[in-house]
Amino acid sequence: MITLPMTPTITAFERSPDRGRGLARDMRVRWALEEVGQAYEVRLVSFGAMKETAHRALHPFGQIPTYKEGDLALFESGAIVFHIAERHAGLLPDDANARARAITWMFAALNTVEPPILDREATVLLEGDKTWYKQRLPVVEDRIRNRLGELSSRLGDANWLDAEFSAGDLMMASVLLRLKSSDMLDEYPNLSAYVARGEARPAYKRAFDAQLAVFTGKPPTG
Ligand code: GTB
Repeated sequence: MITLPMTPTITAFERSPDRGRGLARDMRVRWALEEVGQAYEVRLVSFGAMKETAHRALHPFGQIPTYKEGDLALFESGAIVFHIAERHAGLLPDDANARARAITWMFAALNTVEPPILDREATVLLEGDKTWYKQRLPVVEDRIRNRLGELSSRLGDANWLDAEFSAGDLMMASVLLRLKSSDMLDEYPNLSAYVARGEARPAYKRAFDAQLAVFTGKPPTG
């Protein structure tokens, strides 16, 4: 394992709109850091501060999460998790082909599975009062079902997407967790079980408790 000379600092919402449900994207970065056993610090940012010049120097789009490690500043949760996975053992296999497949699953999570899920969130949050809402929602949800059905077929009765747990699974489970507030995941029992396996990992639990503690103001119990 390569130990980082400096403790990285990530950013997270000062007050997450999800009220500590672990849906904001700092959660996947925390989870990756916990999986590899890398200590980290968290700087909490308000919605206002996110749009200021100082934060935009770290994140051009004025969002969280960011990642700072010495001179290195990163944004985009996928890039951050990939960086962590590359610098430490535990999230990417040593075998070159297996490693390439794990990275492929990271991209699949972010580029193929997450977009229709985001589309549904935006539809529910922003278009509920529109005349077309009742027609649009099932269309958007069917797009998600297509992806879930395909993913479910590929996963079959395996524990993880490609033999061992990897950054690909971390990213895919993080993306699927966004569906928890709907009952769509329940339609695919192997995907529900897959997500539950991710949530049961000690590293996930530590990360979840840490982000929840920001909301409750109480230190993590674990
Ligand atoms: N592609 C970027 C990445 O993967 O890092 C997207 C980053 C992003 O969307 N960040 C969001 C943000 O900073 C927080 S995670 N938003 C503030 C802004 O854009 O002004 C998205 C998010 C927010 C809230 C919930 N929630 O309440 O459930 C879930 C997810």
